[in-house]
This record gives sequence, structure tokens and C-alpha cells, in this order.
Amino acid sequence: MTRPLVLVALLLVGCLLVTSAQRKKGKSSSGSGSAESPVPCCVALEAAVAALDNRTSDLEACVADVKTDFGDRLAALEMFAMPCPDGYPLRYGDSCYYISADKLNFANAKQACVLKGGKLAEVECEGENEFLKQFARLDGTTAYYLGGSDEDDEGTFVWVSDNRAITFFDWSPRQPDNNGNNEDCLEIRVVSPFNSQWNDIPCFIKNRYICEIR
Ligand SMILES: [Ca+2]
Ligand SMILES: [Ca+2]
Ligand SMILES: [Ca+2]
Repeated sequence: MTRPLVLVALLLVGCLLVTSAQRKKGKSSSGSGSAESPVPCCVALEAAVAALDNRTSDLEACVADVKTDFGDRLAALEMFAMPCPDGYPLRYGDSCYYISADKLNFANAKQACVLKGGKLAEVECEGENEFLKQFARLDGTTAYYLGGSDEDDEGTFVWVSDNRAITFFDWSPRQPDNNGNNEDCLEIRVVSPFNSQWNDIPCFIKNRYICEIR
């Protein structure tokens, strides 16, 4: 039996003893039976039980929250500890990356990443962007496709894997310019004057590309 229940049980026993004593006293003083008045001790006991019920509910909710939080953190740790899958040699946080050696147009690059179990890389923050840019610079190749496009709604770039709005940008100066009214696909362009920042490019251009998994 838990401690609060023991306390309630003790209160109940005490209440019954007091109530019994009060009733005996009442009978001896009035003789025959009369209408019973509320016993203050029992009113206090009911209030105590109600308070304990509330406290128990609060504690159960708290335990459920802690369990959920613990489960989320454990899942994140397990994900972080997992090695990158074959074909994805680079890691940043809990994501893994593959930088292609071949060049494909945007649609085929997207398909190539899906066939590798991932998607064209989606850059959500400055740290991830800088991580990928350093490999792009090391290689020195002209450009790499990321998974963004404004093909469906000119000027509104989304991640094409799920049409999620892009919230972090690293556009090169004067980009995106939709040059020739025909630039809808997102790339990291290494060479000057782009300096490894982002550019929009015609989607038929063949580029190297970066796949991301997780
Ligand atoms: Ca990402
Ligand atoms: Ca465009
Ligand atoms: Ca452009």
C-alpha cells in the first residue's frame, strides 16, 4: 500500500472511531435516535481523499511526460550512435551524406538518391550548410545539386522530397535570378563569383549531387 493510501486509511479508522464516539455521546445525551448531522471529521476526510485523487492524477501525468521525454531522447541517442549506411560515408549530426562522382540532371539526381535509400540533400541550418560546403570546396567541382526547387511556384523554393518550405538560405549575391526565366533547381556552386553559396540553375543541367539519408 502506498504512503498516501496508508494515511487515508489511518484517517478513515480515526474518523470511524471519532464518529462512533460522537454517536454514542449523542445517544447518551438525547436518549432516543434523532436526525444525524454531518460529521465534521468525515467532511475533512472526503476533502483529503479528493486532494489525494488530484495529486495522484498530477503524478500520473508527470510520469507519462517523463516516460515520453525519456523515450524521445533514447531514440535520438540510438539514431546518433548508429553507423552511417553503406554508400553514405559522411556524417553531420544524425544525417549521413553521399557526394556523387557522376553528373546528372536534377530529376535523375533526385531519382539516384531515392535508389540509394535517401533523398537529395536538404540543408536546414548553417552548420549543415558549412559542413557540405567544405566538401564541395575540397573537391573543387563546379556545382552540386541540393534537393530544392521552385519549379511548381516560381520564387518559392521547397524541398522536393515532401514540398516542405525551405527556411534556411545561403544564396549567392544576386541569386536566385531565374536567369532566362528558366532556373528552378537549387545547387551549391563552388566557383567565383558564387563562392560555394547557393544558386538557381536550369534543371536540365548535369551536375554532381549530394544525397542525404535520415
Ligand atoms: Ca538535412
Ligand atoms: Ca525559378
Ligand atoms: Ca541563377
